[in-house]
Amino acid sequence: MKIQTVSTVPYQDQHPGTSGLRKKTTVFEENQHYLENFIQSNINIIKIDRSRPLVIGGDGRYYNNRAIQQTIRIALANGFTDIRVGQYGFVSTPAMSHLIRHIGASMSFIFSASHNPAGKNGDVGVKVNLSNGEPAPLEITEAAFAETLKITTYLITDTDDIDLSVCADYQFGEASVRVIDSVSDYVGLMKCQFDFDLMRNYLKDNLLCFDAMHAITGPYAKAIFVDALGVPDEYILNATPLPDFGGGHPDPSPKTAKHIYDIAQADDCSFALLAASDGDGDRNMILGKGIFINPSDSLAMIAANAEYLPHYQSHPLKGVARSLPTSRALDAVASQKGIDCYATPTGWKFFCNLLDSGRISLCGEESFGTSGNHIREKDGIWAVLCWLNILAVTGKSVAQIACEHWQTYGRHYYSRYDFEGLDTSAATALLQSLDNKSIAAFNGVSVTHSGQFTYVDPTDGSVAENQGFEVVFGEKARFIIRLSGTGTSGATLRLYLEVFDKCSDLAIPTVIEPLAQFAMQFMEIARYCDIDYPSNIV
Ligand code: G16
Repeated sequence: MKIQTVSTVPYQDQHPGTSGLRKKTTVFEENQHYLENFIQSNINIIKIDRSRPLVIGGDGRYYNNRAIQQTIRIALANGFTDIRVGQYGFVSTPAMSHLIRHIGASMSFIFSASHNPAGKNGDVGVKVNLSNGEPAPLEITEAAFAETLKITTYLITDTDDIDLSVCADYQFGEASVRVIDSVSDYVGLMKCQFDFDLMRNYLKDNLLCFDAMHAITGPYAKAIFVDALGVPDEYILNATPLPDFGGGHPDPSPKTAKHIYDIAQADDCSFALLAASDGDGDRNMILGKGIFINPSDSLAMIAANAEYLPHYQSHPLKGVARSLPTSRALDAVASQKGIDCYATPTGWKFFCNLLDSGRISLCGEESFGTSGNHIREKDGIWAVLCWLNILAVTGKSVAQIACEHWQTYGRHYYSRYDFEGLDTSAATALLQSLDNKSIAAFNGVSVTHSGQFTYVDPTDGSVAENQGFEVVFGEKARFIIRLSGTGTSGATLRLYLEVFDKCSDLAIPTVIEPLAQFAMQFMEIARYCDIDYPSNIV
């Protein structure tokens, strides 16, 4: 194997967002060395023992094979001697986090743009995870970005493409490339977390439907729900990962996963639990007959029922965490349980120190992410299994669990308004203007706090500033405004809205819309961005 030093020129736009680098596929395909620059930059700044395994995989989308094959060559040239790659290139984000921890890997590259559509006209991304399975923290992503601005060469071998379709070992001098099955280890982990016998029995009389959306969770869902739990094959929808995700948008929300949402809403719905996951398998949507459980509520409900889950029986919840824009439904549960509840900036990386230090063992986000301390990523299938296990123990329906929860804790009505495709400078100007605005009250309830969110990590004192503008009206209501960090064209402003009411059966728009109108006037969205209503409501 020959190692070549290739000259390159830096790109100015390789700043990682909320979760890795994400761009239009055309950016990767049409800009020479674009991928190679980013991979080499990360390798340059992440100081690790290169004899420990490096794991490479992705969500199966278009461009994955090219990215994986090039990354193998770059890794070999940079002296990595133990490279593991998922069969077919498939490794879901949660399975990757587990694999890293399980085999003692030093780091990984996941080629995914998460829930963003795939294909030639879709998106591609690179997620970088470190040796505890966690997404690269801010200091690493910033250092990698700085490196991309000055990179002039990268190293690469002249080796051929590896056949990813069969599990096998390939030797290159001292180094090996091993194609591995990433599903079986993950299934083993799930079996340690949940009561599979109980769930299998429950599923004899109660049906489950899971939509893999032609993305990465298909093989994992088949192994867990069909092979291990006896769910009929036909109830795992869109189970084959496809390079263009079947032309779909693998975002597990009522709008983008409308097919399964509609099945749940139908009068003749025969399923006890319905769920969907996203492109790389870290997000989840939970549905019951006639009911959608918003992610903030799902997190709170799992916390409230944690005593029914084997993992939390042996390791009781010590603390929980949510991202700032996630509703305070979780706080209500934590307060009643007498455990700590942390609010972190958006982005899974901010949970990892809390998990590592043992301060929390359950966390989640409004963006359809939930997970525990078994890995250091959010985990779509794990969240579905939490619900399934709770249903199997309690014998209650999803709707019953939700209604009883709201009767006990009150209800945090919640909605997210997205303003997409905005001019970046207009959206930035809007955000900057907020600091100079004053606000007194909403519907007679005084403001108790308003300002930019600064997070000080309680474990290491690191500081993350400007993580969203929050306006709080005591326990009653709250809204948050922040810029999305996962888009690939223009800017997306997100407005997160939360209203608390003891009455649990009001219509969500009726409760939320007055606060939404108030917030949109406050932020002057029409003046700054020439738009007066969101392009998407979740
Ligand atoms: C990523 C992060 C999540 C975060 C989400 C927010 O999700 O992993 O922790 O909540 O982005 O997205 P935005 O910045 O657009 O609001 P994923 O699933 O896309 O990797």
